[in-house]
Amino acid sequence: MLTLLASMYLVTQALSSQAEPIRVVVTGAAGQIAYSLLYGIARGDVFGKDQPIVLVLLDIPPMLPVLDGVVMELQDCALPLLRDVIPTDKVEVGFKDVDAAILVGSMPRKEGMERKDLLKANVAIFKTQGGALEKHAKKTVKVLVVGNPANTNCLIASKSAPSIPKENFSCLTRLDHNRASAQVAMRCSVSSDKVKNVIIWGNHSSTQYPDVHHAKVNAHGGEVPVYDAVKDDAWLHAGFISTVQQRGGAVIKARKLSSAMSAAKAICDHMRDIWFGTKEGEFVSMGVSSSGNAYGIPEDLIYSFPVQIKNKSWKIVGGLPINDFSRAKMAATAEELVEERDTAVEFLSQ
Ligand code: NAX
Repeated sequence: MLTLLASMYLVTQALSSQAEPIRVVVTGAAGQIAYSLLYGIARGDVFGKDQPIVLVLLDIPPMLPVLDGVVMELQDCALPLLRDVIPTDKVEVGFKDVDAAILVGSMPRKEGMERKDLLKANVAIFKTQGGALEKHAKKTVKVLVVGNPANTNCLIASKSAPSIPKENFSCLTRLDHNRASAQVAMRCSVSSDKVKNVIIWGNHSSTQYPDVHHAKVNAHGGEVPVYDAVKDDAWLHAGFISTVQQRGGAVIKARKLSSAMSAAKAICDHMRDIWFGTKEGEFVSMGVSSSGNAYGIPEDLIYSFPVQIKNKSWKIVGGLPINDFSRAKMAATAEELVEERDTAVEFLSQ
């Protein structure tokens, strides 16, 4: 009897000490990345195994019937952390009181569409969503932009939400980062966790610069610079870089669909690092606001840098020596972003 009472007490204690649910919105929730992503979030891969979640699924009106199917599947997963799932096509519902916003949905490039028209359509989407974040989200919300052009969309969302600190906005270059780590790991015949501190500089586009000058491989019981472990500078300066830059296109060519499983995994990695911090002595790549004070990159861009995260705040890793080869590539991708920003900002003011 006493044992029964004691265990009932423990259960009551456990229930009462359980955290309040956090509210997480995913946009483009009827799409293919979201289909791989939502399960990971709902089972606790991102915000922790003890953190209950209310998932808000935002998409456009024609996709509401599809969202209903996604809701049913999430329910059928019978996940204990998932307290509620709310499908919607309204930004004021989607962004209400959210703690985290993962903006996956964007306007895809259609056949014959000019780059400028694509940018214009996306500025309209991210201006609206930024405005809704400003109005309805918690001021502490962490916003991760995935939908392309991710860096510039992130900048537009941030500019449209001036009362939310711009440090709360970031864009996804973690997939490129993971691709770079995996390429080096395969080359050295080690598992990918044995490779650390690769860097993706700049834009999430084919001008991005995957850089391994500061990366290390843990092999034979010690850490060695990637250049010493790979022993093939020609590959590191050419084939490696273009493989990472072109990987998205290669996946589309093979699968007839763009990366989804790996994109979802990268989103989980990115948001989990924001929530819980990066490992001691390690850094990750993330598109974040450039203040103009790091590595000569102009201000007012969302540029991918190496960052370390503690207490939900990121810091750009400073002081890494940059050689001429790297500097030229970092500048080229910054130039593309400046051009993209200037066009987008013109549309923003229209
Ligand atoms: P899908 O076309 O499968 O899904 C996109 C979804 O977004 C659709 O359901 C669509 O209805 C919805 N959507 C469109 N406009 C919306 C709006 N205004 N509000 C809410 N939802 C809206 O694309 P998917 O493969 O899931 O890719 C989504 C985005 O991720 C694309 O822009 C893609 O280019 C981008 N990617 C970015 C990556 C990165 O590393 N930053 C890598 C993966 C991916 O390519």
